[in-house]
Amino acid sequence: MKLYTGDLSPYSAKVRMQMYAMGVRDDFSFDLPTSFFLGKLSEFSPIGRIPVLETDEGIIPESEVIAEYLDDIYPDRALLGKTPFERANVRLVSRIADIYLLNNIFLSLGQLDPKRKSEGVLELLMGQVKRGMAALEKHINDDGFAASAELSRADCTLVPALFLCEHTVPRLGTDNPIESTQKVAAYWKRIQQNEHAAKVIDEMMQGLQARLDGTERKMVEEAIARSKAND
Ligand SMILES: N[C@@H](CCC(=O)N[C@@H](CS)C(=O)NCC(=O)O)C(=O)O
Repeated sequence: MKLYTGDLSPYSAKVRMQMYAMGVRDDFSFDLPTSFFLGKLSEFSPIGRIPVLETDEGIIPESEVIAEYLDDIYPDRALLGKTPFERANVRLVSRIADIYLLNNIFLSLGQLDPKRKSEGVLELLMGQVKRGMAALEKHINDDGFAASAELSRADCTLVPALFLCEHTVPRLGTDNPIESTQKVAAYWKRIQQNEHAAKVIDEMMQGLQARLDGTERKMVEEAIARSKAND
């Protein structure tokens, strides 16, 4: 099976971390097609976003759906927690990270462009991020992993979300919201010691570096030139 994924993409990082933690990485190849940079991924996957998992039966977009599929095909390694209440907590923390943190931070990235910047939009989105962070502070575990006794899908969503919070929110002129928390801040420090979290953080850092130093742009331009030459 093939995962369409990008280093810096937090939704892709979430799925990669799950694969690493389940010990199934070698069952998948990773790829990022040029069509993604050309805005043509929707010809392959109608939603047009990564990650996408390509299976023998067809494609699966949406990180949360891929995450559930992985748990379904490797039931003995599933990362959803053991009891019904633990599983509810894992789903809840993953949802807070996805809907209230990642989604709003992602929408706010357009505000990095001074030509598109609107104070009203930025205030709305950052307000939602702070509200999501305050809710996370109440729901996250006091120690250990985010929502269960062992590493779960909650950690796989939260690690990329907190990375994005730390590295992009301050660039939008708002303080890193992790700094106004206690339990989340302690978790963030703790989870970076975990080998699977450390691996995706390292990959995301490389992706961020490549975006900031122009390496990513150069790579994309070369890939586009190659694809035009092959047409
Ligand atoms: N809800 C989707 C979000 C995926 C998403 O927004 N991916 C970004 C990269 S992290 C993307 O492909 N953006 C391209 C675009 O918006 O055209 C998921 O959970 O997979």
